[in-house]
Amino acid sequence: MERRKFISKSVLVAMTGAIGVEIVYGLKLPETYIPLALQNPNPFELFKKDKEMVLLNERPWNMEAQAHLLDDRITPNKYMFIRNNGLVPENINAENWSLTIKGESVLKEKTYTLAELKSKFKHYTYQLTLECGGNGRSEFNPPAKGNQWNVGAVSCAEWTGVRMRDVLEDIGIKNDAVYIGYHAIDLHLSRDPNKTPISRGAPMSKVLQDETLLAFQMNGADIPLVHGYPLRLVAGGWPASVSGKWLEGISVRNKVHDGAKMTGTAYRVPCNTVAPGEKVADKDMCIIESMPVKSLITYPKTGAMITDGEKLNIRGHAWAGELEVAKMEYSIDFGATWKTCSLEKPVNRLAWQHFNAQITFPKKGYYEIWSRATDSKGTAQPMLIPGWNPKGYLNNACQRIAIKVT
Ligand SMILES: Nc1nc2c(c(=O)[nH]1)N[C@H]1C(S)=C(S)[C@@H](COP(=O)(O)O)O[C@H]1N2
Ligand SMILES: [Mo]
Repeated sequence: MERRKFISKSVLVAMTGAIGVEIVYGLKLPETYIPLALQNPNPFELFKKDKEMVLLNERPWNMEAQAHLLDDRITPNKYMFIRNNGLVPENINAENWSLTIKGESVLKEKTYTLAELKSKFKHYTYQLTLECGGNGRSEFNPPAKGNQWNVGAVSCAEWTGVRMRDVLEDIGIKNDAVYIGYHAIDLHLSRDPNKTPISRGAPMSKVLQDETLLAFQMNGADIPLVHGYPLRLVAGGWPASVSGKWLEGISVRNKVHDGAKMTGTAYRVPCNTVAPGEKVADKDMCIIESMPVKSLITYPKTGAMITDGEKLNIRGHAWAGELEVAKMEYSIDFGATWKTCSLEKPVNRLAWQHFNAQITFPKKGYYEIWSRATDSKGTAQPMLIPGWNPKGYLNNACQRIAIKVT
């Protein structure tokens, strides 16, 4: 008979400390067993996410939406994707929160409490599209490492805050300022306080736009913890990695910010097109700025069935980084011909736009609906896959849903 092994005294002491009360019968715990109270919490409950969201990683927490969950005009928290590089902070005290603006290019370092930021500067509200640079990564071949996002690492929530520009004007910046970098309180996965999970930023031209916010509200309420409570940088239209959560500092830099995940190959693509699988030197990788034009059919859900003769109303959203979407089309013949959708103007700059169309199918059978957006400079989404890049960023291929007419 196999002898049952029990945990050691020292492990039990650590577990008791973590749970906070005595583990009665603790010495009877099988050696490899982790008490339920110490197992990973259920992220859907923890972050108030819908059960249909897709969990991609537990360490760090990463979760995406399915296309049909993104049907709302303004994305509610329950359908908003989660992308973390480190650990979600615990025990945040918003009462004591402050933001320090520092760096080579400020006249004088200054700290604002959250309350000061809220009372001193005018508040603005914008709907802002935030898409992870790696959204769509799962389709690249050869595959790229990292979260295998399908189409759901995008959101458009309504953000309220003060303008980054107003705050920088208040503190005063030098003429040589070219970039800002953000500093946040989330810990590296290793819990080593000397390591930073992420510290990215943006050039002054982006930072000084009206819509670049130091946000303290999302959809009219405090920002949910996992999305950056109590203060977040929000820069719509750029890779969402620029929008630093749990913000405690901003550095105004006289050079391109060199924080974690700014350098090397992170959030960069080859400056020039490369063949699939080709090795690219770091110096030939360029920082991703505006996100490319893209669209998402959010109704119906892929796999929908309709009866012969029935018309199908489709709808969804389209966005184009810093640009506007100028044209929206759909195809039911695998891209051979395209028909126009009706397309709304954005509510404000950098908000996604809504489209719809009514489709008639010629006969019974299997179809796919492909959606294609074209931006204000005339660039359209590629049909199946854009140029390959080593880290699997910027897949803005046409989205496709399957339909059966029976
Ligand atoms: N402090 C901090 N900010 C961060 C991140 C992070 O890990 N830590 N991840 C970034 C990345 S890569 C993305 S795509 C977005 C995701 O935002 P969301 O989780 O609110 O959807 O946050 C960005 N801001
Ligand atoms: Mo991201």
